[in-house]
Parts: sequence; structure tokens; C-alpha cells
Amino acid sequence: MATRLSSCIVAAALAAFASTGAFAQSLLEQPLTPEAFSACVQNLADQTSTAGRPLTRTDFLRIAGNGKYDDRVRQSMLVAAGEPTFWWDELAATTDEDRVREGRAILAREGATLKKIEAQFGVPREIVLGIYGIETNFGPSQGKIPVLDAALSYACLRPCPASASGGAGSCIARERAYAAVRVLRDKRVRAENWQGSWAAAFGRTQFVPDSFEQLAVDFDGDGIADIINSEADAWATTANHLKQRGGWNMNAPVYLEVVIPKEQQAEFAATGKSIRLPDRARPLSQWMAQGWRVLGPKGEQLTPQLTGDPEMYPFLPVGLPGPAFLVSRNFDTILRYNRSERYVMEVSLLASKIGGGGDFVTAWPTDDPGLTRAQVRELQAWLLQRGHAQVSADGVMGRNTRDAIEQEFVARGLPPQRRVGQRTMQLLMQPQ
Ligand SMILES: [Ca+2]
Repeated sequence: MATRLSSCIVAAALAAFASTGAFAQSLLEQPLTPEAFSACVQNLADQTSTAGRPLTRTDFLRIAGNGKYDDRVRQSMLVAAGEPTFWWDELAATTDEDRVREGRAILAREGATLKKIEAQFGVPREIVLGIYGIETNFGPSQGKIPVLDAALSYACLRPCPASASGGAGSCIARERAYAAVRVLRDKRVRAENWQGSWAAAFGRTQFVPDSFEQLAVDFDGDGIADIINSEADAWATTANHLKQRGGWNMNAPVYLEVVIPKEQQAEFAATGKSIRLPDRARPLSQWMAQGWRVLGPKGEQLTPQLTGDPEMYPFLPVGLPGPAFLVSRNFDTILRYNRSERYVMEVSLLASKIGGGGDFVTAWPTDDPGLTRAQVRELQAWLLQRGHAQVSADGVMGRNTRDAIEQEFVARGLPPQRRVGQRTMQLLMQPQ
């Protein structure tokens, strides 16, 4: 639930918004006033008796009274929801060579610790590293918004439906605010520097306070579960999440790339959405008996013999034409970590590459494949030279970069677009 990945949860957040009606949607249109925020905090205080875990009104007010409204939360919700992005861009950037190299270096350096975590929790070390890489770029990108402020602002921007009368899970945003207060009450983090994403996810593998309370592990044995400073604690906490919320089958890959038999392809034609059919789960051998072909790294046909013949089901990110997969229940387990199919594939592809695997064999349906982060930085440096001072060369295709790209396309008399791939980067940057 990293800052960069916020788009993943935003879709779910906005879907929930929709169900609470126009009033909630209108809350995002302008910053909350100090009066509205203060009234909201009071309102939260009045409902502490419904908290999933005990929290007194007095404790809530004492601690939440130090919280501030942070408008970056609202802005992030709007930005992430408004900009369409593509699988081939996101996967190219998030699993690029630099990140794979860094992941392998950590695997080499910390192999003993990762092996112990794998043995204790039954979760592959590459998957733990995949999550670490995608969430915070292996540590440095943990977010810069005070977690208490983020949790309170989020709860106030996303009020609970009236039907949420209380109890754990009845209202995620409110529970998160209560959990943030309890984490401070119980002194489980240092209050003065507790920062994270707009959605209040913090630490090396980005836990929200409610998950942290339930799942945090002290793995390095110093008596504190410290997912901010200790890699071992963060990794074990992540492995514990996967183990507790779904579990891991060590005999099953997250995905196998497949070719679907011609006569069965019609139902998988592109619809503009992903196609995921968990109800069709059945043993891999049955898919293969029906003519589904498993692809190896060079496009060769494989006949994997997996212990226990795990159940798998079809998943197509963009439909056909495009990459097609059979995925296992391990896919669902990662999905419970972060409710985004793209996130699951980013983590799994990065994990596979760290373990020596390669990109998908089947091409995405585009003639303009995505850029690595190094290429995005090169593009941004060029945009800066062209006078787009609002761009920063950080390798992230954010709104300012997309605005500048659009202006450059227009300036060249080309059809405007807000992304650049391998082909259009050449086109855009060639001397005129
Ligand atoms: Ca520790």
C-alpha cells in the first residue's frame, strides 16, 4: 500500500465512496475546513465504543487532538483516480533491471535471514522481496505524511455509511484511525517521526495501523516489532500477513503463462477489463488435458509436474490478444495484501525475475512498450531542458510529467497523449 501504489486502493476507495452517495463524493472537491475536520474528530471520539479493539474516548481525544488535516490525502485520492494507466507501462517500470539487480543484491546479502523467514512462515523469500521492492523500493520510499494525520484525514474524507453501526471491519477508514491512535497510545512507534503514505500505510513493507496491530512480528529479537527500521521485522511481518490471510502453497507458482486453445479463446476476448475467474479453479493437470499449454521462459511448451497438482484458474490482465495466465490461490493471498490485480502481478513478476525468471513471453497489445524508470528519468531530464520546470527527474510518471508530455505532443502537431513508450519516446525526443 505504498504511496506510488495508491492508485490500487483508490479504485476500491472510490467504489466505496459511490455507495455512500453524492454527499461523500462532494467531500473530495475541496479541502476540509478546520471546523469540519474538528467536528469529524469529535464525531470519531463519540463512537470509540464501537472500535474493533478497545479505545477510550479520553485516550482518543488526547492523542487525536495532536492530529492535523492533511490535504495531500484528498489530492492523492483525486489524482490517482483520475489518470488511466496501462499494464505494460506499470510492469516495465516497477520490475525494471535496476530493481531486479537491487533485489538480487539483498537476497545475496541477507539470504540467511530471508531463509529463516521462509522456513518459519512458509512464504518464498523472493515474494517477500518482491513486496519490499514494489512497496517502498526496498526501503527508502516509506512515505512522508504523518500517519496519524493521514489516518484521521482519510477517515474524515471517507465517512462511514450510516449502516456501519460498529464492530471490527464495519468501517475500514474509521477503524484505521482508531488503530493509529492505539499504536501511539501503546508506544509501538516513535510519535515524532511516524510517517507513511496518504492511506496511512507505513514502514518498509507498508502496513496500515490496523494490520500492524494484528500481524507485526519482532523477528530480530530486540523486543520491538519495528517495521520502519528493521528489515527482518518488516519481512517477517509481511510473511506473517500472507500466512495468516490466505496462506501460501509452496508447491504452486503464483502464475503460469499459458496459451489458450483456439476453440476456447472466444470468451477471453478483450473487454477493456481484466478477466479473472476464481470459480473455475481446478487442478493444473485438468487444464493441460483440455489443451491449455504452459509456456516456458523462451516460449517453449512446458509440462510442469507440481506436487499436489494445485488448483489454478484463468487470469487475463487485458484479455486476448495479450498475456494469459493460470493463477493459483497464492495470487488471492497477495491480493489480500493489496487489493489490486496489477499489484499482484508486479510483485510476482519482480519475485520471478529476482529468482532468475524473465518477462512474460506473450506481447502486450501495444506497438509502444513501456519505459524503465531510468528511461523515464531520461525523458524527464529532457522535459526539464525543454523548460517544463514543474517536472522532477524522479523516474515516476506523475501528473506533472504527463502534463509536460501532453504539451510536447501538441507543440509538435502530434495527436496529444499523456504517456510515452519506447517508440513514442524516440519520436518525441528526435531533433526537429
Ligand atoms: Ca525487532
